[in-house]
Amino acid sequence: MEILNEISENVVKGDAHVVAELVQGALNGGVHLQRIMNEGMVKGMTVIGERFKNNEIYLPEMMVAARAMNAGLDIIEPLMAKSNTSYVGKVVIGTVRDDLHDVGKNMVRIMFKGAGFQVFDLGIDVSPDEFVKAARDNDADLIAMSTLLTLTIPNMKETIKAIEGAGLKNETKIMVGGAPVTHNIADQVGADGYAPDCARAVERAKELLGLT
Ligand code: B12
Repeated sequence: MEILNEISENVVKGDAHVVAELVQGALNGGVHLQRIMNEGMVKGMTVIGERFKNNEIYLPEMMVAARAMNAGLDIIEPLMAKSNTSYVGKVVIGTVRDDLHDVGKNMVRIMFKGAGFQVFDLGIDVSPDEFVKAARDNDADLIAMSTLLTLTIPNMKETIKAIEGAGLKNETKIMVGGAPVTHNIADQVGADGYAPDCARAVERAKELLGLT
């Protein structure tokens, strides 16, 4: 679909303003938001990833592409928030310590909101103590951790240890995800669940919380 290609191309160009306009246009035209995210924005980000890997672009281009993508997600997010206030569960989400990637985490947040969860987003570079404090303060049912760097996978393990140490493991389920994370890694770090993308993140969370 032409508008989805245009969204993808403008994520690659890093034009946040145009991406926001196109996403709004696609929504007005009745395109489903899952398609806007996957066939528009994520497609553009995949091109950026490939170009970075091949040394065709550098950090600034990646950064502006992510900013453009987040501008598109900002348009989608309010549409996903449920109008009623009876939440199906509470989720604390964040990107682990030393990792600054937030696009995938933001998509997971949006999908959780859309499924009726109350979401507490701690942002990026979140320390184990911050996860523990937020989970305790908000009585979280689920802690969702994202990482995009192989180097920061051990920080997931460290966070899970801190959650266990704080005595929260029995009442809170833990999910991990992000491009380098697999089922095996999820098991190794001691998570309860893993999902490869934001749609399946919600499905898996519901299974873990006995909501299906
Ligand atoms: C954009 C980007 C950046 C931007 C991030 C800006 C931002 N606001 O996020 C900037 C420029 C800051 C950046 C910096 C770096 N980056 Co970078 N970056 C990327 C890039 C191109 C896209 C990431 C992205 O947004 N993907 C799109 C989203 C939608 O995908 P996703 O995050 O995987 O999320 C999906 C799933 O994984 C899942 N998911 C995500 N989180 C969670 C959580 C849970 C609980 C669940 C269940 C599911 C889930 O759902 C999402 C949607 O379905 C990737 C390349 C790539 N192909 O991924 C490299 C990449 C991740 N970066 C990489 C690197 C090396 C770096 C740097 C170290 C570069 C450097 N030399 O400085 C720094 C690290 C900075 C830091 N400390 O974090 C490498 C990582 C290699 C590795 N395996 O360790 C990659 C893979 C590029 C590459 N091919 O080399 N980067």
